[in-house]
Amino acid sequence: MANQTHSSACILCSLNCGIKIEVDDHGKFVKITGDKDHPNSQGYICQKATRLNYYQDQKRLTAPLRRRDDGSFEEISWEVAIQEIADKLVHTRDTYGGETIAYAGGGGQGNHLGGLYASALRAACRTPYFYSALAQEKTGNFWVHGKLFGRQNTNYEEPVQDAQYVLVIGANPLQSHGIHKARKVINELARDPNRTLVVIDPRKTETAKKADLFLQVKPGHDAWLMSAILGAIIQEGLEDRDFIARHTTGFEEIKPHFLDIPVGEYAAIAGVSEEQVRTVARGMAAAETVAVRSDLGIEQSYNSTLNAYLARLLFLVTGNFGKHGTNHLVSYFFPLLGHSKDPEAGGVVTQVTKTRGIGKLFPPNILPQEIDSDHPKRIRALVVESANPLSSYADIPAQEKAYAKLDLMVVIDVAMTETARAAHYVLPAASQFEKFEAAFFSNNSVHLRPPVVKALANTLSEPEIHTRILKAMGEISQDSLNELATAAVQDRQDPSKGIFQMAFMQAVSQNPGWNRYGPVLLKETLGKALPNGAEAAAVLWFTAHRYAQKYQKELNEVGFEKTGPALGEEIFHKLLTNPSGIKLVDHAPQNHWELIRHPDKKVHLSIPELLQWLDDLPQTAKEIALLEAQYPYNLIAGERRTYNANTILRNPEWRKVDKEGAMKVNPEDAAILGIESGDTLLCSSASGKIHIIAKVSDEVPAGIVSMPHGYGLHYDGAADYKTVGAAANQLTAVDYCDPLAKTPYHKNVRVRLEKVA
Ligand SMILES: Nc1nc2c(c(=O)[nH]1)N[C@H]1C(S)=C(S)[C@@H](COP(=O)(O)OP(=O)(O)OC[C@H]3O[C@@H](n4cnc5c(=O)[nH]c(N)nc54)[C@H](O)[C@@H]3O)O[C@H]1N2
Ligand SMILES: Nc1nc2c(c(=O)[nH]1)N[C@H]1C(S)=C(S)[C@@H](COP(=O)(O)OP(=O)(O)OC[C@H]3O[C@@H](n4cnc5c(=O)[nH]c(N)nc54)[C@H](O)[C@@H]3O)O[C@H]1N2
Ligand code: SF4
Ligand SMILES: [Mo]
Repeated sequence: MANQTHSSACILCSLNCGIKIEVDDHGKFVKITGDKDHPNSQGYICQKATRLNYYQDQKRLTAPLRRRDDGSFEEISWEVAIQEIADKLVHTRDTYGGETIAYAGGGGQGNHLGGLYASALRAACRTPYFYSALAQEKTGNFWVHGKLFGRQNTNYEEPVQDAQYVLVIGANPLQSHGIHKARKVINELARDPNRTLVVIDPRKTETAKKADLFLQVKPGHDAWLMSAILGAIIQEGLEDRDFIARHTTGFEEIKPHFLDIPVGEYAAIAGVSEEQVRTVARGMAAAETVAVRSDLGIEQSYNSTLNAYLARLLFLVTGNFGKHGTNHLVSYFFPLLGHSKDPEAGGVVTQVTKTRGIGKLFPPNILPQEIDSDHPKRIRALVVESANPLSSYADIPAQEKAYAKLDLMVVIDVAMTETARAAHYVLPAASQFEKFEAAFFSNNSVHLRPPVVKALANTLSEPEIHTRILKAMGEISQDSLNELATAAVQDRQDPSKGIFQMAFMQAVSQNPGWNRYGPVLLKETLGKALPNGAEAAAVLWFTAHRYAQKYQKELNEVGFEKTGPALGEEIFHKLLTNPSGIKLVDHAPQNHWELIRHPDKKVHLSIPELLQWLDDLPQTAKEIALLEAQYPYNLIAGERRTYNANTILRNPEWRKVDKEGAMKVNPEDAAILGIESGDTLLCSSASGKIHIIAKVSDEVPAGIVSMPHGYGLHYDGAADYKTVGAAANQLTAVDYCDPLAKTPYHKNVRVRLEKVA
């Protein structure tokens, strides 16, 4: 038979570029190229996607596993695994309370469909505790958005491609992407004499090399730098008064704090010249449009939440918000998060450390303390799905010690990960190319991907796993679903009649508690009536209707024809029949202001907690200086490179270069340490040690070293057992994190280095 080509998406970063996969008779991936029909990537991919065959062909989990007392694993049947897990969850919930159960993960870069079904599992466990990788990077941003825009789940686009003046702060799009077609967009920007690219980074990155202006900030000192720029803007009267008057409140409250900033002194603390600071302030004020793109460089470093605020004030006070070519708010087909009230307003906090949720998510950094405690409400049971905490969460030793105390730990993964090895039960998932999947990171499109190859024998999709656990917990009986299932079959013969919608609403109102289990109910009824085994897509039927209700006007503007419930069906039908994804509403800029959730539709500039934090920066500078004196090197622990992709690809052979994940060391430091490229270094922090290969490079300044994350993974490949490179999180510490959002300081890990003979 000839090879077949299927549409799908890359699962290695949040952009989820559309791909075409050529598959041979044996289900092997022969060739991967960009999919021109994908609404956002339009054929673009990077080098990583072409190696996805190493994901699909990896050594897989092939049976549910149960850990024996001696630590080894035995294979068990799905029936036994599901029933034992369900019984233990029920026991934990009914004996100690649902709040002693936690869930971590819920979708990596490309698989979010299962995460929707996991919400039903959390509901069945009666737990609000959802630990997420997003709460180790973005939650400071979300909290700030709650204050500025009214809800933590309002988010914006950074249209680098359309802006005249672009500020990239702590991001390296040429390597990590973060924006569509990043390489094309950055190269075009760099070549255009009428546009300006400013990069703020301690490292002379691929992107920094293209910049018109490169501000080589001292690691962790962006708060001083950004407040100096804001100080210069406000002291020189460069703010956009008209914009501020029309669209914001609170400017008079924030102004005095910036009038007081000693611009030259703060620039010096940040390691840049006052002239550079003033050039950026004036450049932003003079530009027609400014876009600010920021990422981990300021999220995973000192003053993370304050940084989020300052980065937003930069575009807000210069009036660069809500216009074409400036940052602007967007809507999502499926919003990944919600809004958490602050603790003072009655928001949910964790049991042991009393940590707040942000966007309904809890931070991985506190997880060990929530488990490893004698508090009566400590976490006793943990379900991990699509995440690998024992490599990717801060402080592997602390996580390991804590997990050993759990009564129940379940891991759902495709491979035997570091975390799976610590679990009581390991459940084998079908891969992201073997089941219906979707990712909800994109704001103006949605992509439901059908399976490309048959599921590996004895694996299940997450929607099916969660459904089975729920049934085994006794939360839903098959019998109770029959009527709704019949309605679904009738409904699909002519969806315009709304038969299922009516039956579904009635069923939920008649069965108290069912509203918690929406995704599972839909899958088990409507899902069974969908063509081509698209069962798990049923949950998107609900989402499509909700989206249609909210954005009917905008959808009609971009070519959707129907109105009312028929519009929801139109979206759902398009989703099911377009394997390359569909375009939805681009929310810019005409209806941008409607997305502000404060009733006055204005941006509320003043956040008193963060203004206090800003005023305290001189004291913080002293504390950081003391820490630096103890550990001479700043390690950037988690650089995005050509061949790393979190911990998604375990087979080390996927890497064409940088096989060991070398640590970059400045030539001056190399001379002091007596090393050359290829030598081994012992790198130690206050919490751990690693051995790592050095690479001498002037990309990093003296005193700063940089390593990737996602290395040091165990791989039981076809050949012999290997671990290549070192895991960055052997060096990080749980309490080394932002005081408010608890996001880790991975960019500012303090270490010592020695040559290993
Ligand atoms: N020191 C340091 N640590 C970091 C970072 C850093 O820069 N420095 N970066 C952080 C960031 S930004 C992130 S986003 C996190 C990511 O960290 P995690 O949230 O742990 O995510 P991944 O590393 O992507 O792990 C994905 C897991 O999902 C599994 N998987 C793949 N496909 C499927 C599937 O279809 N179903 C299931 N059930 N499982 C599947 C993979 O085998 C893998 O074990 O890492 C963080 N950790
Ligand atoms: N190749 C590859 N691409 C990826 C991923 C991957 O694993 N590999 N992961 C994806 C994920 S999950 C994420 S979250 C994104 C992250 O994407 P990015 O945040 O763009 O990636 P990083 O390389 O972690 O960090 C960005 C930059 O911050 C700089 N930096 C370090 N310390 C500081 C500081 O104190 N101040 C400033 N201003 N900058 C600093 C670093 O030198 C680096 O250039 O990448 C995504 N893309
Ligand atoms: S940019 Fe991201 S999603 Fe696109 S091909 Fe590269 S890794 Fe995959
Ligand atoms: Mo991330």
